[in-house]
Amino acid sequence: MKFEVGGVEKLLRQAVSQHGAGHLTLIDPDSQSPAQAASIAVAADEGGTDAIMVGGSVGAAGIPLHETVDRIKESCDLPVILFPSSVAGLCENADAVFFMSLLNSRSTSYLIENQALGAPLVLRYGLEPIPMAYIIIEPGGTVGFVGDARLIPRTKPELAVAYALAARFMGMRLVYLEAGSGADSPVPVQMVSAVKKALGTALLIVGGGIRSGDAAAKLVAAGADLIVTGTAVEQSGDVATFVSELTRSIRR
Ligand code: 1GP
Repeated sequence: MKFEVGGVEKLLRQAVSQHGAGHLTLIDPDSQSPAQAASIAVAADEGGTDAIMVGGSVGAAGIPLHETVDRIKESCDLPVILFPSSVAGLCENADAVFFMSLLNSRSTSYLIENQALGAPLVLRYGLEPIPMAYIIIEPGGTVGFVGDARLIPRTKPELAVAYALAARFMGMRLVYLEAGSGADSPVPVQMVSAVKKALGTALLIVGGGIRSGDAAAKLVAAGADLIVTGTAVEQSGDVATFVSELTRSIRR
């Protein structure tokens, strides 16, 4: 089943309005086989996740990406949202794409060039583009390096607010604060709270280094609308139980 264009953002907004917050499971096609990725998606669905994101900074392209998306779509009814690091991260079998600009990158590649090269493909593939600002906070991890980001210092929430406000004024409907996959600790709650106050109707996504329901609940209490977990899901022995505990701790 492919979601109609516009349906995925609507579903995310419904999850937030009905339950106070939503959860996204990130699957990196470079981390496991397509069959294992599908098992993770099925278990995450059982645990109550709202959507599957597929992407990664290195190796999330070509056959591994296409087969991963195919197998996930065959196995569960959750929307699949691409989380591309470049035009190579697009794939026609997904439902939607976080059509994002890495606002604190020094490189025009990540600000607009990949987006321009990818836009005709998004249209041709019938993907739902969800306009999103991507802002990388220290430590930033692999994506900070690959994306040539001028990392926002953890102690400077006002800088994150300035970027988020710019995103809002440019009409982006989602803002993603990213600490980097596998970060020692997530984006600071003070920063989440300051950014949320600046956002208006834009949804705030927070990811990177979130490993427990407790950590996720603190970020939601500070203002996060959507929580992303990748590494912790991949490493949990029992994905359905882990996701279920996490989703229960962030929902009201
Ligand atoms: C990375 O924010 C995501 O883009 C997820 O990070 O792998 O640390 O959950 P983790």
